[in-house]
Amino acid sequence: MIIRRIFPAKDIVEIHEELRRIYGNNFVVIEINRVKEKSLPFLPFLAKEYTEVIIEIPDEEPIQKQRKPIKESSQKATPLGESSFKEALEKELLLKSLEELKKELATLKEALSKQKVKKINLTWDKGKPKLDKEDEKFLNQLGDEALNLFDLLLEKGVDEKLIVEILKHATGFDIENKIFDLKDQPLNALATAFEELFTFGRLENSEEQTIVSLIGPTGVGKTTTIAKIVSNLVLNHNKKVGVISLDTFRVGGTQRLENYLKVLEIPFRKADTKKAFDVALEDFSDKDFIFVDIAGRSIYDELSWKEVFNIFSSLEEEKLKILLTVSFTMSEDTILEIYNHLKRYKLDGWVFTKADETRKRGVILNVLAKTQMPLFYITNGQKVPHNLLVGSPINLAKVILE
Ligand SMILES: Nc1nc2c(ncn2[C@@H]2O[C@H](COP(=O)(O)OP(=O)(O)O)[C@@H](O)[C@H]2O)c(=O)[nH]1
Ligand SMILES: [Mg+2]
Repeated sequence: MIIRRIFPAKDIVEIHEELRRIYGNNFVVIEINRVKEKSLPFLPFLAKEYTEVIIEIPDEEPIQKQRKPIKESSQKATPLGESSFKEALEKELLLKSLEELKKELATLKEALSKQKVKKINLTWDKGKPKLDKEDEKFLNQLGDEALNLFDLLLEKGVDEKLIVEILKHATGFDIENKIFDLKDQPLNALATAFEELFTFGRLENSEEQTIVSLIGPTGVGKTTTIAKIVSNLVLNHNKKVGVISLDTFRVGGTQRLENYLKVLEIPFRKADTKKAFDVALEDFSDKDFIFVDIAGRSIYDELSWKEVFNIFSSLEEEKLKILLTVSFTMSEDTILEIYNHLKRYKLDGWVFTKADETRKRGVILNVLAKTQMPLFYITNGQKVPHNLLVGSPINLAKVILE
């Protein structure tokens, strides 16, 4: 007698065992076929295989052995009568597909939670970071709003690879539509991503006396920015501040700063030697912050940089914050060249000036990602003290979207 049996499971050994349990050793397998089940209408993306087995047994039907109940029966190969086959198969496939979906979700959740901990670190000394297959797959699943943000960031000059990272943090997976779309309004979604990807520095939270200096190219806005920051600390945070200028050899180099500080009654000293600098520090021992204004100089003027850092040499590392000041109008290459050259000394954070002078402000994001140095301030105009933004995720997002 020829019998046809169908098993949802694919494992031949399992099927064989099951057949043996029913027919003992009295059967011969004539044929085994893998049959592709057309997709179930309610789960169109799942096409499943099952196994058809044709066996021959002696003409007298053996008495069904007292079957032990099969453990986890719905998961194991179960021989079925023809009539109930379809129903049981669908049930089994549905259970399995739900199980798979659950597993997929768990993996997705885990991957997302891991991303939160990790700050970005793009290798940038080997040229522009490239997109890989996974990035492209992700981009293909973006919703409209996320795609708009992608275009905007690209237009602003942000590296593609970084945009992908930003969007991974700014979007959530919409299970129903199977797309990644923004978690929130673009401004908030971007700020969330920036918070997770970059670091931000704050001066006003410092408990101890802090000495702050802005260094960078001539004309970038260091002196003006110091005037803005000290106003902010004095007027909004009630801090005691003193300013020392080492920019003594340029005619009129400090006049505007001096006049401005007078109005705010912030004490000001000039120092042209290390000794004079140390005396000024002593005078300001009661201050919460001492700002040191330095003239700009070529990054390759080694001797002159040594002189500058020598002046700071007697200070404790943690007391001193050196903020590298660059402008939004500079190219990424130039900014990174300066950073790369000066990081051998001591650098603690970024100040980006002149956001008002260009619309292509995305370079700041590339620089923050590639250096992982905290952002302290952004300036966006010549007006003292108004055109100053503290470096925060939301302010950075505003500057990018404006
Ligand atoms: N448009 C614009 N100009 C700025 C900004 N910050 C500073 N400046 C101008 O840049 C010029 C050089 O500024 P200064 O502070 O002397 O630069 P320093 O040589 O680095 O000390 C001045 O004319 C400032 O008014 C800014 O955020 N936006
Ligand atoms: Mg200056």
